Amino acid sequence: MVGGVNHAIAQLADAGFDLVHTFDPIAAAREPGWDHLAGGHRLALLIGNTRALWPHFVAAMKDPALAAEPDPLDRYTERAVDAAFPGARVEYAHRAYDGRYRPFQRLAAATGFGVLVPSQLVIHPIYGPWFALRAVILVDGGAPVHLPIAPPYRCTQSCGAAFEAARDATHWESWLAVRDACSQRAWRYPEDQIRYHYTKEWIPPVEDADPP
Ligand code: B12
Repeated sequence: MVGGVNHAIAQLADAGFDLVHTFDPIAAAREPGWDHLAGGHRLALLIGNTRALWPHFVAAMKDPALAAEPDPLDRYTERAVDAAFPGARVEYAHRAYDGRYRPFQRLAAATGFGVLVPSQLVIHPIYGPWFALRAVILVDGGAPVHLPIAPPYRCTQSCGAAFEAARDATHWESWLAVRDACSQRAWRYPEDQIRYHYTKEWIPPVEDADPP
């Protein structure tokens, strides 16, 4: 079974979902909004991505049917998870359940993936704020242990001011400024990925010209 899970994780990584954080769903059920995880599996995977997703998604968008979807990235995510973990119990960050989103950020903080800071973003010790949380998948296996982590040592919490400034702003660039307020920028998304995530505007990339 472990081999099966590892193979499925590798398949997800091949689709651009390069972050996998294991956690104990029964322990996580103590968090508000996650109590329904109690009493079942002992192992769950929090799936996410860094900028590694972007080239895979750009390639997938050559499919006109996907490009015509109202939320292509959400559909791409669901197809990749279904293909890697057929029949598994899955919850998605982009879906509302009984009218409410699952509080993925609180789950990420409680299970030691990252720390929630005043900008209302989770900061990962390596990727900073430059990742996305996509899904929780329940699988067979034993419970891992992670403790919540401390804020990264360079964190000044000054992003709170950028967050307050963005709340009443109408330009998406104000929300980008919230993320850019974090000093951990090494994994910043490329500009076209940023534009897509903040505006949902899809600008097909210019193909390389054929060599002469
Ligand atoms: C709805 C939503 C939004 C709404 C916010 C509505 C609101 N007031 O909560 C809007 C459309 C404005 C939004 C904007 C953005 N979002 Co958003 N959003 C979500 C979503 C789908 C649900 C949040 C939610 O309701 N959770 C349920 C409640 C019950 O949880 P909660 O813990 O009580 O509340 C949390 C959030 O609501 C947030 N929050 C609380 N108050 C406020 C107020 C404002 C104005 C905002 C923006 C957020 C916010 O912080 C809380 C602590 O965790 C999550 C995915 C998920 N399922 O978690 C992504 C999510 C939180 N968003 C994310 C991101 C990246 C963004 C953006 C930066 C742009 C983007 N889409 O790329 C912007 C700007 C946010 C920022 N702080 O800079 C990421 C955060 C990743 C991270 N590093 O933490 C998530 C996890 C999605 C993902 N795929 O990874 N978002």
